Amino acid sequence: MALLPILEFPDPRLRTVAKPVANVDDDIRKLVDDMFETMYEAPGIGLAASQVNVHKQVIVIDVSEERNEPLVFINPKIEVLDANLFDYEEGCLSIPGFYESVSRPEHVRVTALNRDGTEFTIEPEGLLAVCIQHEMDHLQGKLFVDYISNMKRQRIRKKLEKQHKAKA
Ligand code: GNR
Ligand code: NI
Repeated sequence: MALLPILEFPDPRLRTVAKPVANVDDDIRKLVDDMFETMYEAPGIGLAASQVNVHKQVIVIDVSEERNEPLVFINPKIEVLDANLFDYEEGCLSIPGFYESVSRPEHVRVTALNRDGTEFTIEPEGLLAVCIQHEMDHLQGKLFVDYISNMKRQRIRKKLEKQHKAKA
C-alpha cells in the first residue's frame, strides 16, 4: 500500500473530468487500497481519484465513527430521490483548512460497481448523501468552492497560493 499525494486547489488538474473504468482489475483494486490508506491517514471521510491525479471514476468513502465501514464506488450514477435541500458545512482535503455551507439534495440513489466489479445500489440520506455528491463532483472537476461566492472563493485561492509558495 502507498500514501498518495493529494492535489490542492487551485491546481488545474483538479478540473479534469474523470473517465469511466472499463475493467475493475487488480490495478484498480490497488488504486482503491492506496486511496483508502491516503483517506484514513489524512484523515478524511471520502476521497475521489481526481484528488490523487488519477482521472478515473473511482471514489472511496467511510463516514462511520469507528472508521471501519469502507465503501467503494466505481462508475457511480446518481438520481435525486428528494430534491429538498440539505445544508452541510463542507470541507475538502484538496482545500485544507476551509469550511463553507453547501446545499445539496438530501436523499439520492446511487448505483455503482464495488471493489469486485459487482453492481450495487444504495439510497443514502444525510452525511453519506452529502459525501457521495461531493465526491461525484470531484469526478466532474467540480469543487465545493464552486458553490460559494466568487469573493469567498478568491479569498481561499489566495490564501492557499500563499501557503503553496511558502512551502515550495
Ligand atoms: O473529509 C472530508 N470531509 C467532508 C466534510 C463535509 C463534506 C464533505 C466532506 S469530503 C472530505 C474529504 C474530501 O475532500 N473528499 O473529496
Ligand atoms: Ni473533496
